[in-house]
Amino acid sequence: MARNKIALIGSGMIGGTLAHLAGLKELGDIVLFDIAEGTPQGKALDIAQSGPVEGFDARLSGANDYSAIEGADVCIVTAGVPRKPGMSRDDLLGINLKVMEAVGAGIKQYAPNAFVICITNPLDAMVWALQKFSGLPKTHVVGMAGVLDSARFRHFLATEFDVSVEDVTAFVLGGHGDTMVPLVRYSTVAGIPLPDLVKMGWTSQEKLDAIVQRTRDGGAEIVGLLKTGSAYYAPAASAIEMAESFLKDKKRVLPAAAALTGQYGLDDLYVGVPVVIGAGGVERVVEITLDGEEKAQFEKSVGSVKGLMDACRGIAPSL
Ligand code: TXD
Repeated sequence: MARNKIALIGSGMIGGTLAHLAGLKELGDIVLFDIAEGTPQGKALDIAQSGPVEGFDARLSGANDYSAIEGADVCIVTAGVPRKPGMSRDDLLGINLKVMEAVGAGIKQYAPNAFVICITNPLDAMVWALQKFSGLPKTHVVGMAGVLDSARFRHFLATEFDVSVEDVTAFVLGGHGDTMVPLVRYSTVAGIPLPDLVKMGWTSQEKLDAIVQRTRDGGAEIVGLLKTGSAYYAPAASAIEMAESFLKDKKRVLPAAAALTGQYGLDDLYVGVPVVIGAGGVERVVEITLDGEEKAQFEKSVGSVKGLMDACRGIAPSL
């Protein structure tokens, strides 16, 4: 059986980390693409040279021409400009929308059968635009944010409870932004929901509220510390988990920015919801029942995603 082909569109901090992880996990051969000359080639060579030490077999190459992504099974898109301190995700919108137009055209021409995972911010609007620019089926264009936001939530919870991260599950819904909705009721330690853990005295409601807020601000906290860019280790690991679920038909249930076609009473919109990812791409959108407060928060988050979509339409009327 031939190896899978993974195309990484954007070879910056996340792109390079994606290539490294895809190599270590032997997910397939890897093509790094970027407009910056030398960057994808240099990273490909460097990571390929780690192969003999780590013991993985993967062909790695770098390119500045879209023809190199031809026939890719998975495309992971990080092309664009990252956030600088003080800059909101929305400030990025104008620049990155133009990038999505070029990336969409490249994927349409050379990898129309790929499963596409978009990471570029502002995420929910960029993945929506990328699906339209590329013309690929909605089942095959998805955005990565929920796995990362949930991972941040899980990390903070595991630290608070002093238990393994493996036993903490968490659910984050909504857009990838300050309005994201960490669902406390559906987040657990070994199946015990967080509200029960508060009753059991494992933590206080105040501490839990602070963790929820820290999760919402998770990206900004790292931007503030790094000063020269945004997070990349955890974002890359999160996208790889999604790619692996597709390539191995694992049918993982993961939160992702998915195209809604009537679910949650919404249409023609990408927003973070639980989905099943398998060989058919997004095989199912899981529609959970939200209580009053959760619904209000989700609607607020959807409202901010819609605002970004309107801003995109203002720039690119074809959307
Ligand atoms: O949860 C999430 N979705 C995110 C999103 C978490 C963290 C960061 N998130 C966003 O990912 C971030 O706001 C950025 O929009 C992307 C990529 O972040 P990264 O840290 O990898 O940014 P870099 O290092 O600046 O890399 C971007 C690369 C860089 O090498 C540019 O030369 C390249 O993108 N670039 C392009 N490549 C191809 N085609 C075009 N047009 C292009 N323009 C820039």
